[in-house]
This record gives sequence, C-alpha cells and structure tokens, in this order.
Amino acid sequence: MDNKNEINIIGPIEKVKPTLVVPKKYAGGLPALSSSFHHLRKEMNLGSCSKTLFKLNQFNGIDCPGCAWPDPDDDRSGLGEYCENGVKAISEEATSKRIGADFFKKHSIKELSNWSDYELGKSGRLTEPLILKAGASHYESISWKEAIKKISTKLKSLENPNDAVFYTSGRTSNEAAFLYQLFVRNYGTNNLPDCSNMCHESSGVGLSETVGIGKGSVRLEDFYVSDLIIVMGQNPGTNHPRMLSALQKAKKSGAKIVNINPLEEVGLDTFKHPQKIGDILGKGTKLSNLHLPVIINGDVALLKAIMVLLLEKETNDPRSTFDHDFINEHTDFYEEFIGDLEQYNFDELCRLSGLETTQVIELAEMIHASKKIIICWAMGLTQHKNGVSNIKEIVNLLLLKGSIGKPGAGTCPVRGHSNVQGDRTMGIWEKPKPHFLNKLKDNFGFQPPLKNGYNVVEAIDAMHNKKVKVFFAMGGNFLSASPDTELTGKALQTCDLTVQVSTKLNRSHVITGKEAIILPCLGRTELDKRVSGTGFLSVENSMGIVHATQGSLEPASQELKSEPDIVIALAKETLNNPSIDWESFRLDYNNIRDAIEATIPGFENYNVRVLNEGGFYLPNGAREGKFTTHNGNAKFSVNPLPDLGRKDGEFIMMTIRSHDQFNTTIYGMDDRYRGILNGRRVVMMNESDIQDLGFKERDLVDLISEYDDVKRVAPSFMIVKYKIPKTCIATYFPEANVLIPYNKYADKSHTPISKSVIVKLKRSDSL
Ligand SMILES: Nc1nc2c(c(=O)[nH]1)N[C@H]1C(S)=C(S)[C@@H](COP(=O)(O)OP(=O)(O)OC[C@H]3O[C@@H](n4cnc5c(=O)[nH]c(N)nc54)[C@H](O)[C@@H]3O)O[C@H]1N2
Ligand SMILES: Nc1nc2c(c(=O)[nH]1)N[C@H]1C(S)=C(S)[C@@H](COP(=O)(O)OP(=O)(O)OC[C@H]3O[C@@H](n4cnc5c(=O)[nH]c(N)nc54)[C@H](O)[C@@H]3O)O[C@H]1N2
Ligand code: SF4
Ligand SMILES: [Mo]
Repeated sequence: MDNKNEINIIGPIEKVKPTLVVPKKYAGGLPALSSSFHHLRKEMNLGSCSKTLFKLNQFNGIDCPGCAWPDPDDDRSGLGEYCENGVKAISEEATSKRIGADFFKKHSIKELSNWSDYELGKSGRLTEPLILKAGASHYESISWKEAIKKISTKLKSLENPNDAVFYTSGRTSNEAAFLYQLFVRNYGTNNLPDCSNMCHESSGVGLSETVGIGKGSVRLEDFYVSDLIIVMGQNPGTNHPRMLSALQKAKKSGAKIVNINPLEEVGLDTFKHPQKIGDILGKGTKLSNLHLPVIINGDVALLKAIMVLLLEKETNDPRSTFDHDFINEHTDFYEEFIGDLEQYNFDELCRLSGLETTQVIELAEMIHASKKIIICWAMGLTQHKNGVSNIKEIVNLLLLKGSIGKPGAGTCPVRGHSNVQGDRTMGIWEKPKPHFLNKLKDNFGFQPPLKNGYNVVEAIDAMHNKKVKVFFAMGGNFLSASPDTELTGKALQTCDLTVQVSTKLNRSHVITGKEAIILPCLGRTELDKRVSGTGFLSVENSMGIVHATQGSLEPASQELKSEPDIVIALAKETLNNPSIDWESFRLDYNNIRDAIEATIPGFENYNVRVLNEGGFYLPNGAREGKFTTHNGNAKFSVNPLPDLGRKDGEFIMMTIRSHDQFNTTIYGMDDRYRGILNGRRVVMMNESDIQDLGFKERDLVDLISEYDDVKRVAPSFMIVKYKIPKTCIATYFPEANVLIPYNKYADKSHTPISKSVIVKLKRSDSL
C-alpha cells in the first residue's frame, strides 16, 4: 500500500545534460514543417492526420487546441490553417496510444510519481473512468455511474459548499464552461479558480480599470493598417506561431515592428512562412525593426522613459505628438498622470530598464512618428508583482497617442489557452459581477452565492489550511502549473477527494487527495456523437470572435464522454432544482446555447450566428472608442516604479516555455529555436555573469529562492551561455516552479510572479 509520504511530489530530476547548438536564425520554414511531420508520424496514423489537419481552423472545422490566436476572417489556406505547434497539439491529443485500467494495474501511483510530466503525457489517451480508493496503491476501473455517484455523494455531504473547489483550464468549450459554472453556483459556491488566474488576469484587471473591458481591442485586420506594432514580453514564434504570418503581412503593408524582450526570440527577428514556397526557399521576412533587450521587469521604467521623451517633445512643440482631441473628449486623469510623469528623470529610467538611452530614443522617435499603434503582450508582462501596472502603463502610452478605438490601433493581450477568454465570458470566474448573478437567478430560479470564491492562489492557501475537502478540475494540470510545487502538492493531498476531467495523464492525477477519480473526456479533435447526429461546440478566440468547432476523429475510446455530458450527469445527480432542465441540455447543445444567449449579453441569435463562416464578434466598447467605464471615459493612471527586490549576488529569474511544450504538456525535449536540445533542466545566463561567479558553461548549479525566511531549492540546472541581460536568468516552466512562492503574486490580480523570481546560484554537488 502506498503511503502519501512515499509519493514524489516534485517528480524526477532529469539526469541527462542537454546538447547545445547555435540558436536558430529564423522561425518557420522547412525545419518547422519537418518537425510537424515528425510529431505526426510518431503519434498518429496517416488517415487520422489528414482527416484532422485539413479541417484545422477551417470554417466549420476543428478549432486548434493550441493557442488562442484567431483565424483570418477571410483568406484561409485550403491546405489547412495551422502551425508547427498546432500540429504538435493535435498529435498529442490524437495520439494512437491508449491507457486504461491495465496500465494502472502495472504502475502504482508511487511509481508514476517518479515519472516526469513528459513520460506521463506520452503514455497515451485515458480511455475509462478510474478510481484511486483511499489507501490504495493503484488506480482501478469504476463505472461512470458509480464515479458520478461517488463525487455527488461527497459533494452533498459537505457542510459548506465552499469546502469544494472547481478549477478550469482554458480548453473547455463555451457550452461546457457555462454549464459547469451553472452547476457550481447552483451547488452553492463561487470557488471557480482557473488557469487565467495564473495567466492574463493582470491584463483583465489592468484593462478593465482603464478602458472598461478586460479584453483586447484589436482585430486581425487592424494589424494590416497599423503604423507600429510593439510586441512586449511575448514569444510568438513559439507560443502563437501564426501571429508571425500576421506580422509578416503587416510588415509588407508598411508597419514597423518592435520587440521588447530580454531575449531576442528568433521568431520576432526573421520568419519564413512554412506554407509559402517562396518563403521556404528564400531569405524570409525580417520582422523586427528594433529589439530592445530590457531587463526582466524593466518595462515600467522603459514605458515611463518613452513617455518622458514624448512629453518633452510635446512641451517643446505643442500638438506634435499627443492626440489632445482624443485626450480631451475621451479620457480622465490626464493632468494627474502628467504631473506624476514630470518627476521622472530620463537617464535614470533608462538605467532602470537596463537599456542604452539611444535605444530608448529610437523607439520614442518611432512612437512619435506613428498615429496608429498596436501593443501586443503576454506573460512577460503579466506575471510580475506589478503585472497590473505594466498593463496600465501600456494603456497610458496608447491614450497619449489616441491609439485606441480606431483602425490599426489598440491593445492586444495575446491569450494562451484556446478558449480561456471564452471560459471567462461564460462565467468561469471567482469574482462574478452582480448583474451576471442576477441573470442566473432570473433564468434558473436559484440564488447564486454572492461571496467571492477562491482564485488559484487562495485555493492553494485554503487547501494548505485544510479548508477544502473536494478539488475538482475541468482539465489542466493544477499541480505542475501552479507555483510552489511541493507546497501545492501537499495542499492537494489534504483533500478528501480530487477529481480530474482529462484527456491525458499528468502529475495532477498522481499527486492526489485521499481518494481520486479520473473522468476521461473527448478532446477537440474527436467526433461528439449525440442522441441525434453529432454535436458541435463553440469557443472564443483572443480577438473576441465566437465560432463553432467540431471534431472528426473516432473517439479514443467508446467510454469517453463530452465535457458538457459530464457536468450534466453530475448536476442531475447532485442538484434538485426543477428550474434547470439539464436533460434538455443533454439532448441538444443548441439548448445550452439558448441558455447562454438568455444570460450573457452579445450572444443574440447564438445558434444561427455561430454557424456563420468565421462566427461572430462579441461587442467590445474599447474597439469602437466607446469606453465602458462608469462615465464612458478611459482613465490615465499613475503607477509607481516597481521595486525589483534584487540584491547584489542575486538574479531575477523568468520561467518560460520551450519550443517543445504546451504549458505542462511536454511534446519533446528540444528547444530548437534557442539551440538547447535533449534536455530542459537548464538556466540561461549572461556570459559575464557566468564568469563573475566563477562558473563555466555546462556547469551544474542549484537554484535557491528565499522569501519570508523560507528557502526553496531546485537542484542541478545546467548553465547555458545565452544572450540575456546581466542579472537576468531564464529557466523552463514547470521545472522551476518549485522556486516560486505561492504567496507572492501581482497586486490586484493575484497572478503568481512566475517571471520575476529572485534566486541565488550555488555550485551543485548533487550529481
Ligand atoms: N506552443 C505553445 N503555445 C502556447 C503555450 C505553450 O506552452 N506552448 N502556452 C499558451 C499559454 S497558456 C500562454 S499564456 C501563452 C504564453 O505565451 P508567452 O507569454 O509568449 O510565453 P512565455 O514562454 O511565458 O514567454 C514570455 C516571453 O516574455 C519574455 N519576458 C519575460 N519576462 C519579461 C519582462 O519582464 N519583460 C519583457 N518585456 N519580456 C519578458 C520572455 O523572454 C519570453 O519571450 O502561449 C500559449 N501558447
Ligand atoms: N512558472 C510558470 N508557471 C506557469 C506559467 C509560467 O509561465 N511559468 N504559465 C501559467 C499559465 S499562462 C497557464 S495558462 C497555466 C496552465 O495551467 P493548466 O491549464 O492547468 O495546464 P495545462 O498544462 O495547459 O494542462 C494540460 C492538461 O490538460 C488536460 N487536457 C488537455 N486537453 C483537454 C481537454 O480538451 N479537456 C480536458 N478536460 N482536459 C484536457 C490534459 O490532461 C493535460 O495534461 O500554467 C501557469 N503556470
Ligand atoms: S497559432 Fe495557435 S491556434 Fe493557430 S495553429 Fe498555431 S497553435 Fe493553433
Ligand atoms: Mo496561459
């Protein structure tokens, strides 16, 4: 019998030292194609490949389960609209490998806890419901009926519904997400943490406070009429590869592109479109006009430095750079903002950003000369203590230039998971707004709970303090994705029951509560056979377009259920509210969409419009220059310079993604673009920092973080000499998550500080 103490929470430490080669000079091209086919061949049979790829991101096809980058409204390639990492996402899900009870008979959870996320994920698709009984060492089969009954009985037995937590990862469809939050709220809690809490929450908060909507304001076509596109804290070559095609088109239409990032990130430098023969054979397109290697978390200083220069220009030559008509008509707090800006010194700001004054002047000149500016960003800006301030400073800059709410200009937070934005629209939120709860009350005849629920960090804290009995996850990998792996693992182990609705095995299935249940579900690529015909579902991408998605592959097992069906079964067993007709939702997904239409603004005529080619746009005030704040004006804001908190001898560490992973799903061991192959346990460092510490490349070091007198250690990382600003280092997520204290997060948004962890390095003696 396995004792929970024998379970290895943090997993194995990779022993193989990676191979280092020269980083790539361009993204895309032939290597991207060959990598795609390598992954396809390894995981899928040929029939399934072609059936899936040609339908990917086509009108009425499958929405790519990769990232949330939108599909073009027109102009879709007949060969399929996908990228290398989209292909990897598909092959990972549509793999021909299968695991069921037999697999778990052979492997105890103790053994599996010594497998890496990579090994667990590669074992194959989950094919049947499984249970790990209290005190048992192995998962075993359980029928759907019994599994649902067990979960429901446990939920009904809780004294307080707030003793249960319901997590969501961002792949869940609109329909499943809407039903899930309806079930959870009718059950009696707002404990609906989601991956967004660890991701773009800072964007949501920063944008809502300033422009009245927590989503970006641009459409894809804005890229093609923009003067200047600034990409900050984002690595689209790896994480949103088809954004490079959009940037390429923008560049050809005359836009300038600037990359603000401690790393050069090859994708933003040179791109060869892998579906255009001219590009594959030619030199490709040089995308970035300027790269500013800001230090980690130096962005507020940089943005302020730029705005100080713009203010100087404006003072010397009034109306030469600011859009005063826009500022007067559409904004508040301009004077307060300028009053604050005047106290800063340009040279000092440049120093704090880690940049040369000439570099900052060059960007300021480009901004001065541009009328239509788009700023794109991702995790490089949101996962800091001052994540929300980062976003508000971006808004300040755009407001000064009147660069929001008109074609070719605006905010572009590039979302992560393919439906993370839709899930929030559907009400997956621990802090629901009163008007949304009132609508639920009117439409579904129950009083939803009014008290805010737990976000991710609060959920970890509550579990840690033994306040949670049931942890239920609609997808995702809570253990590996969360900060503070060891503490989070112990927190999960305090629960009586943990439940995972998943497609594939990951560490969250192995680090469990006293009892654990796995409910295997259909993935995006699979045909969802319904009582009458087949069912399609819908999703919302990063630019607020809602559209249908329908899989075409035969399901990995006949036992799989769709996510909506799982929620419906659970709700029927648990709730007793005659005002919700769960059976009608089961019979026809159109009925779910009707319920969404009746509850959430912007979904008028959902069932008809969702089938339009390309779907439909949700309303977005900021896009039209009509700010949905309390008085209709956008807000300038005053944001202090962050205290980086780094002392001499310490480094600021960012935890980033390699080119071969989707979050905690590790596709392979190569970060091809960065030239780091066959291994992930690396720390990228500046050459002179390596020398100053008396280390050399390929040495092994332990990484140590110390917050509030708690020391966290991640042993045996291999040093890689890399072009990164001094005092900054980079490691991969999730290997370095053990170093991130769960209780250090962004002000207001509670997003963990995954991009600015203070660490020390010590020579490793563990190998
Ligand atoms: N293939 C693939 N696609 C994905 C994902 C994946 O794992 N794999 N994940 C999806 C998800 S959920 C998300 S949220 C997105 C993530 O997309 P990204 O945000 O692009 O992902 P990260 O690897 O975290 O990269 C952060 C980038 O910010 C830079 N950076 C770090 N700190 C700073 C800073 O302080 N300032 C600036 N200016 N830059 C900084 C890093 O050098 C890096 O280039 O991608 C989505 N798409
Ligand atoms: N240090 C550090 N930590 C981070 C980040 C970072 O940059 N640095 N990034 C954060 C970010 S941006 C995010 S979004 C989170 C991600 O956090 P999560 O969303 O929790 O993690 P994923 O790795 O995306 O989840 C992968 C698992 O989802 C399941 N899955 C896949 N497809 C489906 C499906 O269709 N349905 C269901 N039910 N399950 C499915 C599979 O079992 C798979 O193993 O991680 C965060 N953690
Ligand atoms: S850019 Fe994102 S959504 Fe598009 S094909 Fe690639 S992974 Fe899929
Ligand atoms: Mo994300």
